[in-house]
Amino acid sequence: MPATAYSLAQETYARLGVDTEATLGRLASVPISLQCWQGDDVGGFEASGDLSGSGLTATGSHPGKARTIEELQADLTQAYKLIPGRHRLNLHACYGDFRAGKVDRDAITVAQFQGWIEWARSLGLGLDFNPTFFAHPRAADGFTLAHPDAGIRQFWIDHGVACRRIAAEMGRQLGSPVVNNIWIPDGYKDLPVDRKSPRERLAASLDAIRAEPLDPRHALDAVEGKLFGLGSEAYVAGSHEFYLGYAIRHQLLLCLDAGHFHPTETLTDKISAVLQFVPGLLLHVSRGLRWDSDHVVLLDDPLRGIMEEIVRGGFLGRTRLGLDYFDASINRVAAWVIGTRNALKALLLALLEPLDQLRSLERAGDFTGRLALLEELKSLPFGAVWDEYCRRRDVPVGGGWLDEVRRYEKTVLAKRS
Ligand code: RNT
Ligand code: ZN
Repeated sequence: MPATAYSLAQETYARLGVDTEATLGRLASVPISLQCWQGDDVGGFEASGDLSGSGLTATGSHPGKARTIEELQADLTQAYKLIPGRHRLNLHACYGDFRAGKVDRDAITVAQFQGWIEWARSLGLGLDFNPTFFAHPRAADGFTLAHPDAGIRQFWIDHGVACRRIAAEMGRQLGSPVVNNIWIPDGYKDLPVDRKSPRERLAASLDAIRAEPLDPRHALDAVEGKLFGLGSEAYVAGSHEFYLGYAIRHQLLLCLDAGHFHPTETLTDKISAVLQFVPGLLLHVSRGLRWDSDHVVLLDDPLRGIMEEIVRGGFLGRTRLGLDYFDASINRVAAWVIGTRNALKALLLALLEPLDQLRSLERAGDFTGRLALLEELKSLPFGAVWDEYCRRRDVPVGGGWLDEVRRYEKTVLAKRS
């Protein structure tokens, strides 16, 4: 049999002690949770869809965004066909099905999500969930769980409780624990005098939301901090330190969003630090760029650093990977495919490291050898291993996926004006 690019790559990695076959098996076992909100610019299926006060914005006007649940499901189905492996879908509460009648956020139940559960089951996807603390009249002033008004706070607490129940029921029906992630926009545009009270209220609201026990076989709580948002530049009640403390105290998953820190900060050095104290992580794989935290993820050093840390630390079992970006300026299906394939490529690169050798160089104090090997690894034939993975998982190899997206754009998306 003639040597293929893959068999040559396999030999190259084997010489370093890396078994590419075992690596592909491990890669296949890691799901990525695709964010539903990339498909429609964080619009959702309630009447409003207005993001003002949320600190979020999707910019761009590429045609063809999903306008209905069926369109969003069709677009996601197309994206999953171009991504190797078995993955998950991350839903927001505002993406429920409200066609049988409007149900306000504090009263939603699994009924509005049963269609999503059936659809996920039909594709073999797991689900993840997020209460939606924005795009609602009661969040118009940018405060929810930390709101000074007890009535508004209670409304959002009730939403949090409702979402936790929905998440648990989704997880029960699908037989795979749903991560229920809380992110709230609450913050101030300008310097506050009282930084303390909103945080006290937020802690109390979170306690109230979590009063009911949650079966970890069905759902897991996660909390997500942020440095700033649009209109909350000076202060965000749910900061990183706030949620780090809260997650440690209550042993919850901590959600680290790659775009939620100072521009020169990456997640690389945080993962092994916080995992000393929290049971697990939810990673929002994203990319900050200047003021925005939600660009399509690239196969860049920050992304590689995340995956290296999870693999090197042996943290795959304690980490849930989700994507979090929304770009309305390019084809939305392509945005999912590019970002997810990049996350998987970065994970594959990390799994292909000759870790034993790197570790023993480091332990022996041979930092010359460590640096030399790390740099040599960068030019190994990783692309041939990735292509082989795509081939085996029956998805287009190389840039072939773009032809599919273009065909879909012409035959489906272009008709949605
Ligand atoms: C916002 C957070 C949050 C959202 C989604 C839509 O800054 O990153 O995760 O992006 O909930
Ligand atoms: Zn996020």
